[in-house]
Amino acid sequence: MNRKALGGVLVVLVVVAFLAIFLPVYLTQGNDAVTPPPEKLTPDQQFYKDVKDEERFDCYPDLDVTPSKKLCEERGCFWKPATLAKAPECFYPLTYGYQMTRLPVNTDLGWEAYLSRLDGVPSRYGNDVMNLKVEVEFQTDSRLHFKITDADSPRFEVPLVIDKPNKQPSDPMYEVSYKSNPFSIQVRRKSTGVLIFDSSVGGLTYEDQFLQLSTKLPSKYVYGFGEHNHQRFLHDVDYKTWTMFSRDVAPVDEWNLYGHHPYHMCIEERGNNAHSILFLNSNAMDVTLQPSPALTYRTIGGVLDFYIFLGPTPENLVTQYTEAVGRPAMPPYWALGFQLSRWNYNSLDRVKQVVKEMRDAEIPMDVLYGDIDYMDRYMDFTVDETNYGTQNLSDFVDDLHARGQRYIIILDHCIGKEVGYEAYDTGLTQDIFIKTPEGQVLEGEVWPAVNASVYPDFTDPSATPWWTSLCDSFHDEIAYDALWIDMNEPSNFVAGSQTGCEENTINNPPYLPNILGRIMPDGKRGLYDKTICMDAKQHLGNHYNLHSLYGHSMSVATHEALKTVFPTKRSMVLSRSTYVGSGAYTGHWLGDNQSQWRQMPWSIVGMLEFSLFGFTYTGSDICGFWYATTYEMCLRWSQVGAFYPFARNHNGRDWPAQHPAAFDDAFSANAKKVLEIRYKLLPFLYTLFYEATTTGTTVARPILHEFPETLGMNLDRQFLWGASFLITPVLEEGKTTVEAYIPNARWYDYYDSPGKEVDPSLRGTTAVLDADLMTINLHIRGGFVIPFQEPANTTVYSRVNPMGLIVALDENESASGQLFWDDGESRDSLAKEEYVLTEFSVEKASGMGTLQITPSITNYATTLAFETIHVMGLKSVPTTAMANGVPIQSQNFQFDDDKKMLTLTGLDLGIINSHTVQWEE
Ligand code: MIG
Repeated sequence: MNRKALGGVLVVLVVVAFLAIFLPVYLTQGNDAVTPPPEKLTPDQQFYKDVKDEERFDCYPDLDVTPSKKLCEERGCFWKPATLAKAPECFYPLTYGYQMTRLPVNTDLGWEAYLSRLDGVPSRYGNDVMNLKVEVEFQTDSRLHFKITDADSPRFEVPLVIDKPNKQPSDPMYEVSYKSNPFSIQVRRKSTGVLIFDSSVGGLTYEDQFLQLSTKLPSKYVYGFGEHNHQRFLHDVDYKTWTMFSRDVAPVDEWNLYGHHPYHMCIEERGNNAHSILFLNSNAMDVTLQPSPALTYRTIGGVLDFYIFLGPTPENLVTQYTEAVGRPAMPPYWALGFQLSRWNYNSLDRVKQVVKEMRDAEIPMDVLYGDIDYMDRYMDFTVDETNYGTQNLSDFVDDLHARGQRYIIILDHCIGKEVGYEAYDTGLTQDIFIKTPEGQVLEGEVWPAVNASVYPDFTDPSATPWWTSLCDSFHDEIAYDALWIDMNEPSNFVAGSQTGCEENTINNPPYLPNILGRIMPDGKRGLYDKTICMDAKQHLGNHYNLHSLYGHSMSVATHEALKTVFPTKRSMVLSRSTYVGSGAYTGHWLGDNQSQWRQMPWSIVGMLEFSLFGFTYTGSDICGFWYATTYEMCLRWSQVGAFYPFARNHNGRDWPAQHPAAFDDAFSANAKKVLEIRYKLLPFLYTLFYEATTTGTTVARPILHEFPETLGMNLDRQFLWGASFLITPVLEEGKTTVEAYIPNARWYDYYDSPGKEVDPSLRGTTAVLDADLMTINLHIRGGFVIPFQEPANTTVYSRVNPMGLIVALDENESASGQLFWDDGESRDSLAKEEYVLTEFSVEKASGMGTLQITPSITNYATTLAFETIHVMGLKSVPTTAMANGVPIQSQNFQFDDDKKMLTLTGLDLGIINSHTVQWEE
């Protein structure tokens, strides 16, 4: 019996007891009016009577129907007016869904059970699945898997392989229970007893095209789900619906965007533990949050497949999630440099001019892009011979390479239909294009300036060799360094196909989630608006199920292709559409944002969410894509953007130039200054990418992940690099100060007055910091050692400069950190352990501060050395210092009394060797 039913029974018992005592007294007093005995309510009647508004689960989410009592009751649901504005009037009774038909039986990893649909529950949209199978797997101590499928026939399942062990974990952090009628499942965190999943609410519904499951949430602290333009990192649980289905649209409103990530994190209030849930489903879906708090998944296909991760910290969750779906890809070192792009440079001359302006202004820049205007009539693997010219573009790329710079080209997902065009001809012969149900190649319309565009089916294994050979031979013409893949939602400028789509339940399902374009201009229901028909045929089935996997499958194919193009070197994929697990293959930029102030804070939220989704290489178009930026906006954006893990200034078609050299000298100088900070910190940033790819920690990290006491503060206007570097940008126009939350730790200024400690009395408060137009506040957290290297205008040159260490002491005057270093681009340097990994640890003992540098892996030959060491936060004045027992000469020993910072210079501490550096206090 659940708590509510139990509560109901208790109320009845109390009333009965009350009457048992007082009724006889009343009666013996001679009154002749007899109170009728209280009516015994069924649990559902009691529920109807008592239900609180916020605990109602919507039984009429259909957006194109106004529910009435009659319609509601036809669904077997309850109808009752509500006081709370957004609470539904039509809601589920307790008795709705399925019941267990026999006791669960044990399996190797857990148990399985069978369910049958409860009698009397009306069909919703038809094609009810009558018998279900529930499989529960205790996969690891921190990961639980359960799946509800059709017991009688197979249904589509997302083809993502999550490895599982062959025996149960020894000490799972969770326990699982169930209720049999109606069936529901409960997952509890053992250590606290907190219920983190409980599906005994709402109505379990399982029809061919409508699957729904609700769960109570242990708290309202919910983060994630994507891809959306969430304005805040913390979700609003006041009946808020987030819809997922890949879509080509600019991130402006709250609609579904490019990627599909049905994954969220929730922080349980008790104990501050965090768990996360992956709903592994790729169909168009709604997720509704409600204030009880609870959430409802509503999808139109596939199966109900859940993975729950137990943390207990938010960083543990990313580790556990990426262990399951794949660790983030490791970019080459140069890909961490600054990048510049725009749509419609329109000619190679203009491109050269921009590159020259950047060089003249001495602004660091590693990468330049070719957007679709380099192509001939917007066809992949071709070059516009008039405005670019294959030979000229190739020479230009060689020249970039000679100067230590790189060139990335865009590739669209579609292939222009033109006989004689190699990509089209070979695709036809190799039969890799998506088809109509009649078996014709489906024709849509995208950028290619020919009659039609056709769609490679990247779920077809033979598409990868086809794509690889095209990428490889084009690389012989233009020696690009990485691939940017666009439009792969997949986008289509006509609805469905050039001839529309057939009217059937696949193209026009009975329930349509709240997707953008759900009602198209012609009045049709729009599951295929801006994309291809849902009944289009792919190798793995209907596009209906595979739609949101298109970008993922293209990312995987492109990642594979690049292994052939660059057999020994690491490259990079940058994809617009992504799915669960794509982070292992691609980075992601946040799409066609706008040159508007409000988009700048949203970019931080987007980055932090993609950190949760297992991506490290993320950022938004610096200075905005659509519309004209302004001087001040672009300057502020250049400041925060210098700290996006993926830092690219990209401009839309026909807007004024916005590359950092396009403004005035002061702008250029400031862009140069912040980018030099980025370049100086690249060894640190690269080490964070290494940690992420090996252990699944985040690079762009929410403050919440490091400072759990900030729960509820929703700190999403600042972010961290790893655990230790705090970025506090100005995100509003006309401001010369910024409100900065100072997390509870020692902090040191990095930008303005490097080494100066932040006033300890500000810890745990929101401080107002100076931030004139040329300043972005940057702080280093005490307790950490950050490696650096003198900057240069490209990473080729910065990588040979002297290194150094910033030792930021904590209260105990200790600190730690590490450096990962390799040649920056070998494909196998991690697998072959061809790198240097060295640990830093600082302790204070008997008047001596000691820094130990201890390499654990030294399989990469380098003569690089740490030449400078800053020690920040000393509590007394050091008098002497030694490196490996040798006293440091006074000219190499400086102590800044005001900042309490010691700087040692002229060191020559090879990064592959062990060292001991000491200072006497
Ligand atoms: O329909 O290639 O998001 O970055 O510049 C627009 C042109 C197509 C969308 C990408 C944007 C790119 C643009 N593309």
